[in-house]
Amino acid sequence: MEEASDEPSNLPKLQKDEDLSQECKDLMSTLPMEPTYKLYQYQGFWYGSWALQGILSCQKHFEANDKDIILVTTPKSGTTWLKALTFALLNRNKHPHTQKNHPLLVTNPHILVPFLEALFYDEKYIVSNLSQFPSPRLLSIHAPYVSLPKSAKESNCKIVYLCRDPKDISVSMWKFMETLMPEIRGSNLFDEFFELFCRGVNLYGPFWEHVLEYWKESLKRPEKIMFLRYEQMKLHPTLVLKKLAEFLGCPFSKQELDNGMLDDILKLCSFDNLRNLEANKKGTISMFGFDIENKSFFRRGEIGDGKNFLTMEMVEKINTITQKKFSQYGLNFENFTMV
Ligand code: PAP
Repeated sequence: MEEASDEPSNLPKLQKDEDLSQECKDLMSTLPMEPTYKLYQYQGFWYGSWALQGILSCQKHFEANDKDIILVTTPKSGTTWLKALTFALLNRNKHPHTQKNHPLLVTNPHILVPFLEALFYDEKYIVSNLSQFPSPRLLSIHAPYVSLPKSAKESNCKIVYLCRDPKDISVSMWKFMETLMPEIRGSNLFDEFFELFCRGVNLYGPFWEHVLEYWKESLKRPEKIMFLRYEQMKLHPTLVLKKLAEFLGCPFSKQELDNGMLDDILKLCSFDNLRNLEANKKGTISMFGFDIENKSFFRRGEIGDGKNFLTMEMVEKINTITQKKFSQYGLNFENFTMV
């Protein structure tokens, strides 16, 4: 008789191994693997097989150009919001916020600003489509710096990096996984997931190393990499959007500021506005062969929600790790200056 297992019966739903290239399968067979979520460690970071295939293909085929803008985020740090803001910002003349059918009112931000690794997951798609993207191409990726395609590091393309308090990320990630795998809801599997997260074993983890790589690079090349925290965006949205516009070479003019353009973009991209749109309440988006509900990208949208879910011990544990890894670099998520 088979032993009873706590493992949800459909965890394999997150695996699509039959679609993987032979190259990816061969590599996977040589990599360290975490068995619960079947994550593979590549260049020091952990991936599902589908993300690994996307990253490998991206490293092989993606050619960044100097005009590209790449949004890089740790998963669940506000990617959807950053995509919406940047899209609205860059397209503010082509698509004024007053436009009735503004793309952001009718389309999920992940469609407007696709993930490179999801595009490159299907090599056929990318070969025919990426060259047709309007310039500047606005793209995104969750990859750690070490695994970025060479051209993204070496060209003059701009990188906007976003991260968030890992307490909130761990909970946001788990809640997102619950939407993909309803069976894990109410299970006792979160404790194990949290332990793995703290050990750095989660999608695109370790979180702390991911952040540090980009932090250090942003200090070396501030004209290339803008480093942002979700908490900064929530607390100082006006300042962040202004800085973002300057960084991307499209600063707000005095007239635009006087006309309230900046506030209008913030309103258009606000959590409440985006979450309540039909385009985000209904429907699914297809990524890596999975159908993900649009609404699953909009949950609470708050600073500090992790504390409502984590035990005191968990909060202490993750704070201690963050302090240990970040303090020498002057990095934290509670007490920062907005430059
Ligand atoms: P992804 O990495 O899968 O693309 P991402 O968008 O980074 O997901 O993270 C989703 C988080 O951003 C959710 O956080 P929560 O689980 O703590 O609630 C989501 O609610 C939040 N979010 C989405 N849109 C916005 C927005 N417009 N403003 C603020 N937060 C947002």
